[in-house]
Amino acid sequence: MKWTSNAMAGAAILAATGFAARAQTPCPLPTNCVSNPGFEQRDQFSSAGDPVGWHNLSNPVESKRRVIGDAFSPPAVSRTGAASISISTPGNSAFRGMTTDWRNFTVPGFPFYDPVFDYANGGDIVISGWYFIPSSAPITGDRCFIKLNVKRGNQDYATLDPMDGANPAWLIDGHTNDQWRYYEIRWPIQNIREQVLFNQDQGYFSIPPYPDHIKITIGRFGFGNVASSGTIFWDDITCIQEAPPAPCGCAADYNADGGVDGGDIESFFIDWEASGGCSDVNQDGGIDGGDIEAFFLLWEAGGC
Ligand SMILES: [Ca+2]
Ligand SMILES: [Ca+2]
Ligand SMILES: [Ca+2]
Repeated sequence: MKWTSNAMAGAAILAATGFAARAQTPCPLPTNCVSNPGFEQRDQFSSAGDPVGWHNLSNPVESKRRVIGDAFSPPAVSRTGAASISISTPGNSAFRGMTTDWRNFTVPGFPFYDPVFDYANGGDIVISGWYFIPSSAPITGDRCFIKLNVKRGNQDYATLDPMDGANPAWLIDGHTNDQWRYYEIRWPIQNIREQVLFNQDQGYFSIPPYPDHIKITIGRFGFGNVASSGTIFWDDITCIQEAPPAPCGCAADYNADGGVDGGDIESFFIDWEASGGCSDVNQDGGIDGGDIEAFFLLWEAGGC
């Protein structure tokens, strides 16, 4: 919870006014649950000039909505429309960022802007965005990333923090040759549930009720308070929770197209290498060489 001081202040205000808000902002589009994903709308109530649906963390000077032709440096860029956000640095690697962990104070119930999350019946969370780092302002000293939390109210239930080092491709530094570059993270529902159950065992909460929203944080950070520099721009953020995976059928027709052929071997190994999908063919709870053996027995038999 170390990066949520602004959100906590907001929660304290809500508590003081006796508001017990639970409602979520509905997905603006079936394909994207992020409000104002391209940052085009400015929040008229924000003295910092935040985009609608977003809130700067730590300091608005370094995390802000940008518009082509504005007065700030480096010059603003946008992938679509005229606006984006930029995240720069105070000169060291203290956390800076922009988050959806903010409430819509213009509608009853003050719903979170965080995208909705279905713990019990939903599938993987997939988040994407585009980033641009000017060659004149490369990121040095810290790393840029998108971090996710699933929450209920202000309680964290599970975290996907790229700074944990799980996937080096999720951490950005250097520059992008003055081009927009695509970024994507997938958070498997199985992993979320494992974390939630682990944290429940630690005594932080008990389920149900389940977490119901996804906090998105577009951030930059470095351990050890090292010197940092550079500016990253972000635009066109998407977040969607996929439908749950279909139950595993006959492993021989792994790609479920009705035939048993080489395509099934390929599909099986893609999942097996990722330790995912239906690759636990022998259903012993682990994914290892035994599953290759079990798969080929079925595949060579031409069916199940
Ligand atoms: Ca934009
Ligand atoms: Ca097949
Ligand atoms: Ca297995």
